[in-house]
Amino acid sequence: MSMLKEKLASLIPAQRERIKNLVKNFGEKIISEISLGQMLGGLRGVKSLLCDTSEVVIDQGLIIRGYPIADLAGKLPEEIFWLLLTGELPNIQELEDLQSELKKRSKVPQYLWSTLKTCLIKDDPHPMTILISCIAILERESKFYYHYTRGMKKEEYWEYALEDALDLIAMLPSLAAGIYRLRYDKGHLINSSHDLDWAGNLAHMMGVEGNQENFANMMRLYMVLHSDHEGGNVSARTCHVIGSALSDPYYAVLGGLAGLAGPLHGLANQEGVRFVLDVLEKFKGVPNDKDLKKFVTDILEGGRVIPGYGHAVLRVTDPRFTAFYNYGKKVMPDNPQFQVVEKLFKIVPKVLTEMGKAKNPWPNVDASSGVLLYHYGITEFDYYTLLFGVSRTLGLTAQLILDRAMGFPITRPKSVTIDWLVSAVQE
Ligand code: AMX
Repeated sequence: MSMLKEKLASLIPAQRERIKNLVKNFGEKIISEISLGQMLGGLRGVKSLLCDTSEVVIDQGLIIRGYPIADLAGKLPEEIFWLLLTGELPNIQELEDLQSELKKRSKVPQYLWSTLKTCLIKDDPHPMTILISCIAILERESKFYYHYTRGMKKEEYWEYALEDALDLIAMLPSLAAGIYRLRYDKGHLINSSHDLDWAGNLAHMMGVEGNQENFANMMRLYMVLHSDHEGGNVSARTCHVIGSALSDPYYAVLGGLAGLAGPLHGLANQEGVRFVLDVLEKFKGVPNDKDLKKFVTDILEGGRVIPGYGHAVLRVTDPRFTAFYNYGKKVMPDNPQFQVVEKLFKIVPKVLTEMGKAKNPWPNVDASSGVLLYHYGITEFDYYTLLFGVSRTLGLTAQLILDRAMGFPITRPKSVTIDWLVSAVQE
């Protein structure tokens, strides 16, 4: 048994007991309520989900199991996966055990590569479409499905959710790098290296030219910062809902990733870079403050959004933005794309505040992440959301495993009609 599975097996019974007691002793207690505005406004702020992996605090940003995300910036994604699941960072032995577990499971089946080469990359679909299709094809590998259809006990659900999660996470670097190389004609596929960690291997297999070690370090940071963002965002919630039907983790994750592919969610990182490049193109270089302010104002007055700014929960600068920003300041201060990011950070919050529409004028993670990838030569910016998705799979699967461990039932809120709503407010 892997050390992670052993650790979880030792932690889960007490947590199950806590949930059981909460329901038994306080099942009828009202803990949250909802206004009509919230119901019709995307359920903002409604406390209706349980997610132990992480929380987003309105004035602090992402906290993973008590650690502010900025404090985790030097960690490896594997350590974060362990932390998300267990609430503790792994020791060296535990980390190595998880890494060797992932290496054992990392081979992508040949049939996937054949399908990918012969049909999935035809006609240049968006990389997210390819990734989601690959995960759908790999669904036949699901151990959760296999054991469920042969009579798995409810107490064992989490174990096979973990099995699927480890398999999927292990294959993602090869898959993501393979998609990159095939989709953008980068030449032959590159084999993984036994000596590299999970994100280091992804960087290696992408085969980006230039300083490999710096790129690998940036990729480690990228994978850590995007790993989770509590339970209420579109991708996490979608994944949770699908998983609650006991659809296996492959189905649940691909559903979550389809949500991540939306421009108001994960796609904003590609839009962020497109925006920066548009600015450089329009002004033939980095504009002065006055010109940039007018440019931004015109866009807002035209009813368009500034990608990478605003957030449904946060009301401060996203600390993940700051982590990437600080990295950029150190590694690429003279890069014109990064300089536009700096200028936008100076200008956009002021303009959004003056306009008074956005509740949060500050940048989110997508305002700074893309230009770092661009700097390392990944100029195909429709690929960026895929990298976000690879990282976010850590959080999605961690949440799923804990959902199954806690034995949560199928999710089924009640919907009402407009007539019902009208009569409810007239009473
Ligand atoms: N540019 C222009 N207008 C914005 C804006 C932005 N960056 N952020 C918010 N607004 C507007 C909204 O469109 C809304 O306008 P409306 O009343 O005409 O519909 C108004 O301000 C109020 O919105 P809000 O309550 O502040 O935000 P929200 O919770 O409805 O939406 C978000 C949050 C992120 C979708 C929104 O800020 C946005 O569209 N930002 C740009 C896209 C982006 O960066 N997405 C990435 C989010 C992080 C992630 O998931 N990766």
